[in-house]
Amino acid sequence: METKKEFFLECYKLGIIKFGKFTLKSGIESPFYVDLRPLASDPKILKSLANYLLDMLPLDNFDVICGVPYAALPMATAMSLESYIPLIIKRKEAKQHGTKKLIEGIFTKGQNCLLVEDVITSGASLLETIPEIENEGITVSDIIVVLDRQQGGKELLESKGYRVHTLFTISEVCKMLRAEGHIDEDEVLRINDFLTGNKVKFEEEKRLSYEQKLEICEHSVAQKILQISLEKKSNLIVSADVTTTQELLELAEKVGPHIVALKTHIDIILDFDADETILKLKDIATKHNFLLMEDRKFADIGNTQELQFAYGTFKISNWADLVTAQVIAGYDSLDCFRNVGVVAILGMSSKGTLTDRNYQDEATKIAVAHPNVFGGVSQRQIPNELLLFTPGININTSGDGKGQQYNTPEHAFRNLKTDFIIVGRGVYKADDAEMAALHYKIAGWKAYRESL
Ligand code: 5BU
Repeated sequence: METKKEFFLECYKLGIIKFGKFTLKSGIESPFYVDLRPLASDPKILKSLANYLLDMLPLDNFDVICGVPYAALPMATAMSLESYIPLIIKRKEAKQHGTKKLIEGIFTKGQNCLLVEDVITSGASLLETIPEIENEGITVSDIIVVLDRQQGGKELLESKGYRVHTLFTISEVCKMLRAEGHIDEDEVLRINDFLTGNKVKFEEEKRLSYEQKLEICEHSVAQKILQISLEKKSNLIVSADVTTTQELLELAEKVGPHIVALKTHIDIILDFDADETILKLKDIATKHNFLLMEDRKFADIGNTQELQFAYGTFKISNWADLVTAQVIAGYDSLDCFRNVGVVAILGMSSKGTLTDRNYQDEATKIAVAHPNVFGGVSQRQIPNELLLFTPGININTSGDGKGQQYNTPEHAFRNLKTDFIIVGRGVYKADDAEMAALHYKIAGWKAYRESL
């Protein structure tokens, strides 16, 4: 007999597992899809499978064997043929006429049944099937499963007193496929993420409301932006990527009532002047109660960043309430950002960004640990103690032809559990920037409420 791994790889050739993006019955998106039905079409494999399953536990206990319809029916049949344990058949629905029986075949009350299932996910379908067998007076002590998707089903059934024996787990399968080069590291990571994510969801993890975030986010800028958010019923940050002082001030005046912060790239202003540009911008910010977020994306050693932050033409430290910074230079490089809140760049929105999972995980550790950091920019969910800022939001388009990738506010709140959406061209390029800001404000607030 070949090894279990060799056997699995033979099965895999039949196309039983596919990797990509699949929507499950529950509506959840899964990075893999399993269908074991093709196994029944290869008699040699089906026979081997039956023997692998039968070898997993002592058989003297069982009087009958039953497969959960339909995928496990041929498996149970093959196991019956190999072991001489008699087969009973469970119907999917009771017959409309005649006996109305749910279990067919020869059995007597008090017999013990070995139940066979192809794939176990949440355990819900087994929990429906088992009582239907038990109602006939048959006991079910053991369930034998070909593949465990590791989404809580085994634990659930075991908590109800059933013994669950699984031939393969999805983690084990991934390891084998990775070793053979059938899937890449990214896919393995995605699957691991999915498996842990799903378990978390299983325990009903909810996003935190702004009120709850106020309780746990201690940074003064986090407190301020959350309070503004609640006062204005807005989570919108407009990115003012315009190139003259006049355009900047006009835009700030128009969108001011609807935003929590105005995001600037101050170095693109052609006619920057500390008094004309900044003093006036600060006045508008005070009048409409929003913060100034300079998207400087600092990315140097601490000493240089300190100079860039406090000196030069823009003297950012004089006026910005919050700044963005890379964490690429390490923890200490962030020490210089005093009297300001730092939003750390953990992952970017553009196509082909190098901020892969490993980078993001390491960057997130720094962001969580550093007292100057209160938020992160990411296209993924980040820990609750940080506020999440999501750029790349546009309702009307999916990209800009220059690598930017857009999502909707609904996606950002539902899937990423974001706290703030950042919209640039969706607002300042609109015919009526004020109306566009109002529109994004309403859409963002609705999406936030729905994500609670
Ligand atoms: P847009 O016009 O909505 O595409 O502008 C997005 C703004 O957010 C723009 O100023 C970018 O510099 C900024 N941005 C981003 O788009 N993606 C990122 O990952 C980060 C910042 Br970090």
